[in-house]
Amino acid sequence: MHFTVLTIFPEMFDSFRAHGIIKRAIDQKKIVVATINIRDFATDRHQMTDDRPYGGGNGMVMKPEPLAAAIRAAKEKAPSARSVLMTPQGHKFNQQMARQLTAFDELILICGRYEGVDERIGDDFIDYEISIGDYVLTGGELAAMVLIETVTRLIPGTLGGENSAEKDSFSEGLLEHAHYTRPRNFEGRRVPEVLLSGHHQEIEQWRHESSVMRTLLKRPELLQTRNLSEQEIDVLKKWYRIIKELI
Ligand code: 21W
Repeated sequence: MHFTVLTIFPEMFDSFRAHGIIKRAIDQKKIVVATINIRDFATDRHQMTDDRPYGGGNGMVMKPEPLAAAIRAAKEKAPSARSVLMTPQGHKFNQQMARQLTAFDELILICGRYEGVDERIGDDFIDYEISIGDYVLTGGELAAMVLIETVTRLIPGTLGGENSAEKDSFSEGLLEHAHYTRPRNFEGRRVPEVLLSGHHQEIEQWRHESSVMRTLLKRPELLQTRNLSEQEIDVLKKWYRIIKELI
């Protein structure tokens, strides 16, 4: 998968490329994270990429010409690429969108800065608009990294065998079960006995129960949109009875 990021801060991606799963995916040639500096496509002698808003008001707007030229240059190198504008007004990013994006070989990610990009860029140059959530960033770069990281770990082989968990329909839509490592006793808090037992079937059952109950307590809204399995309903009934006894 080939990502081309259009930004006025390409250096922000240097450390992103240099660590962890992203670094390994690049080394394994599973992904490319290329950057294009939008400023290189500015034509005035100060290489300006922003300008004052028509109609007045605070803040600056990203000029359309350098951005359009940068997008054209990126598309020339990758004619089949989809272009994505990272914007707080886009569709809110989630795991399902990440899975859908793995279908594309090439993505051009456009990072706005200032108060936003000139509206006319959206019409002819952009296939999708994506936000990473309802909070205010200062530009699209961190959002682009979030997207790249989320999509990359879905590419087979990038996690080293862990990818199967993603497809596990059994755990889909639930929070993960609790995790424990050594020591067995940490400041008086013990690892659940079943995890030390070596009974794989019982451990799997305990983990599923842990998933269901953690979801109920931490993210109850996730259970409402989910088709619960018979086993999951049994877990909820069991704890309902236990809690009912107490109240
Ligand atoms: C944020 C630009 C807000 C413009 C009141 C006064 C890309 C982003 C961004 C940004 C505004 C994403 C304002 C989640 C994000 C991004 C920069 C609107 C600001 N409000 N996903 N001034 N959040 N943000 N004007 O911010 O470019 S994806």
